[in-house]
Amino acid sequence: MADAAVKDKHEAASTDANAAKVEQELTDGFHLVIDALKLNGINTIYGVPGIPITDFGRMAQVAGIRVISFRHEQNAGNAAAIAGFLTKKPGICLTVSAPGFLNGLTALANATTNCFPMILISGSSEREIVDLQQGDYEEMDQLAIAKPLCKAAFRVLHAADIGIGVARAIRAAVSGRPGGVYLDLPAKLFSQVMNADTGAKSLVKVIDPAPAQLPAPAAVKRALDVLKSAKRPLIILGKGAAYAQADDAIRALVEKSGIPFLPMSMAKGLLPDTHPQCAGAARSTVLKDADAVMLIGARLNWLLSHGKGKTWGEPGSKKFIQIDIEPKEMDSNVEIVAPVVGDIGSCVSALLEGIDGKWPAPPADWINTVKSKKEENIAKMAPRLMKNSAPMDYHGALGALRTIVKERPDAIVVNEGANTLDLARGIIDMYQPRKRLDVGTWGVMGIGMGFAIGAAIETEKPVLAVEGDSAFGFSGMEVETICRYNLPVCVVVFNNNGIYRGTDVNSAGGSDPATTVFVKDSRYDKMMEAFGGVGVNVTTPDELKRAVNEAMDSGKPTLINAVIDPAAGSESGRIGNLNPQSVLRKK
Ligand code: OXT
Ligand code: ADP
Ligand code: MG
Repeated sequence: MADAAVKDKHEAASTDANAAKVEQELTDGFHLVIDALKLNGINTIYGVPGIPITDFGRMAQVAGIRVISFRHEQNAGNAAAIAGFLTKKPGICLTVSAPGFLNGLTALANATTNCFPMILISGSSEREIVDLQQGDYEEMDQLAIAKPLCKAAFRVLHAADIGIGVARAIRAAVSGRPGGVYLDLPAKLFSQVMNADTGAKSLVKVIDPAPAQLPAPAAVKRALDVLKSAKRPLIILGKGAAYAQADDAIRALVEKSGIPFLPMSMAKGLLPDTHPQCAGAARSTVLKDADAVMLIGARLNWLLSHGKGKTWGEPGSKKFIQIDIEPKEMDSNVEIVAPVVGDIGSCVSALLEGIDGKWPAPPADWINTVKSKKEENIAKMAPRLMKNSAPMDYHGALGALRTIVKERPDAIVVNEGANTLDLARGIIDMYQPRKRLDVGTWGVMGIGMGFAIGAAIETEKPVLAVEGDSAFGFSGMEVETICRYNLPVCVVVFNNNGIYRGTDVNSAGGSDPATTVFVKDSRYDKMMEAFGGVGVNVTTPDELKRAVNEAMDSGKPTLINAVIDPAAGSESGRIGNLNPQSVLRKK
């Protein structure tokens, strides 16, 4: 070999060696964020790529994190939020700056409202330019905007602070009352370089992120005293109880005390809806007539008529006990005579210690009142569930889905809409905890596909998404995501041609349709077919049942367009009382 060639070869080798050495010794913002997440057991990110986080997504994938790429950040955010609810680990949503950040913000605010732990990580533009409002690419003061909408918001400016920033975000999301956290990472941070060894040492593994919070013994005794002396006691289980994953202790408390229980929507299945003590089908009766009500992870907000008014019978007719991790929740709407502050697992275990063999069973007349009301309502509903008509009404269609969930109790049901939501909640019995995911505290439309994807990814269980046609439209484009990741999601669109009903007409005349109606006889099933999934159009409960069973057996992404009588629904479903109507409106 000629001398010159040998020299070139040696030079090239030594450059390679130097480069390798530099690579070994240096790290950057990209790597540090990824390492910090991994160190804390975070193995999935939901997001939409773009400047400045495109490379971050690629590198996270290479580092072994699963990165699920969506079509819109709101859906990625909802997937992250429900991942948080299902796993008690913060779900991570990753977005680009300004518009991507804002798209993710609704999900972050919704997660906070629902007490789901999630972290929205957004890339952002350069501080110096943003603060002087000099018109940077996607300029926005994201931290300031996020702050009032979440539990905590942090910005990291130096690579050396990434470990602390991620640790603070994780702890803030899951400790105490869980909620949404915003983490702002300016573009420049990602390429900041630092010594790899120092970088590794700057990372923080969060120890005991959601510490147990034990209730005071006096608070436990006070609660037991109220419960013991009650003539008509009731336990209300909320989604906080489902989140807590204290399933065995909660079941033991209910069964040992013999007290009827009422599950809030996302607490259904914590004990089976078919459990003899379940008072779900006697809701009005138990709320009105109970004399002592123990709330476990449920707030006395609008969904419980704020604990007062005619829903709750005579004013002053009941005593409230409340178990919650958030002390400020107590007395939010009415007096809580026995507040028990702590985490549900610890509180319920402490209460259980007081429920021994000498615990008095609730009076038989109360148990019988609940039982007979429940049987009456169930019997009233039964024939409606058998109706096999075309087009279907809600009861007929939901009767079919109810049977499917009974036969497949580990399937996860996602549910949104108005009539589609309210009737499915009552009709579809749930048998296992954390299997029903819905619109939650805000009654928000648009959680559907995000929740379905998040649930499928986190649990690997089949998902049945029962969607009003309007509700589905808020996140419908994610059927492509479902197909791309080949997820076992079966979407059933209850197609009644519109919001609440498909029969409205524009009273102004003219060619514009009424505001609540959609294109008639649409074929949502074609949307799934467009991306290689299975689409089916059904007009009877029998066809619906067959199609869902096939989808669940195959695990293939499926969308079933279920044709519902456009006249079958009612305005606002079961919350028409909240919908103001003008007495001056001209017909
Ligand atoms: O005891 P009584 O006798 O009272 O009887 C009760 C139970 O005991 C009994 N029951 C049973 N009987 C027999 N068997 C069984 N198994 C059984 N189980 C129960 O049944 C009754 C009723 O029980 P329930 O349901 O438990 O009790 P109730 O009184 O209804 O409970 C009160 C509530 C408040 C707890 C409950 O109603 C509830 O949880 N409601 C949640 C309502 C909600 O959140 N709705 C969503 C919002 S509506 C509206 O806002 C919509 N929008 C606007 C919009 C939104 N939301 N978001 C965004 C981002 N933009 C806009 C829109 C656009 S809905 C909507 C779309 C709607 O159109 P779709 O096409 O999607 O849907 P369709 O309506 O289908 O067309
Ligand atoms: P629902 O809508 O089902 O009634 P809410 O969202 O209104 O439920 O209430 C959930 C409550 O549960 C919140 O007040 C929250 O602070 C509480 N919570 C959540 N997780 C825990 C936990 N691990 N221990 C105690 N309380 C919890
Ligand atoms: Mg509809």
